Amino acid sequence: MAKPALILLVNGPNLNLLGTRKPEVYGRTTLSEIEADVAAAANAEGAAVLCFQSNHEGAIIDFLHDQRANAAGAVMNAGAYTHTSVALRDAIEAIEIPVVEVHISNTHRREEFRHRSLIAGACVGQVTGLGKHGYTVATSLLLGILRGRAEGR
Ligand code: CA2
Repeated sequence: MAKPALILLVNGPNLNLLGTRKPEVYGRTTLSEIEADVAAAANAEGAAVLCFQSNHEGAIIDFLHDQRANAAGAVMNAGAYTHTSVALRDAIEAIEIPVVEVHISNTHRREEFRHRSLIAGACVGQVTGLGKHGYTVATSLLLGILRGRAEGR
């Protein structure tokens, strides 16, 4: 039997605090619960998930480099690095696997500095403002894109 496709779930700075602070913005669901939801959604479609969270820009970039040969794609909430990190954008371009950008809050309804994503141009798409559901939506989208590519669509 073929090995299931591996997708990466990457979360950036402060997202380890999900469910413990600022529930009015980020909800009450913890990161572990989100990771379990994504794993269940991916497993149901025959894919496996490797989860990673870091508060350090370089650690996220190293993780992407290390996993690029193993993974078919990634779902990523880069947190505040979304708005600041050219290095992360370059890493997403460099790994040449499709990455779907996710945000829990609707970044366009928030402060001006959150309206611009430096990584968006390197990602295949963006899901923003759907709360925790954005992660499973992004996972399904990514798996659909991967299936389409495998079938030459
Ligand atoms: O809405 C999102 O998912 C964000 O990526 C979250 C980032 C923010 O900088 C982006 O503009 C939008 C911040 C994550 C902070 O996470 C916390 C979780 C719990 C308590 C405090 C912060």
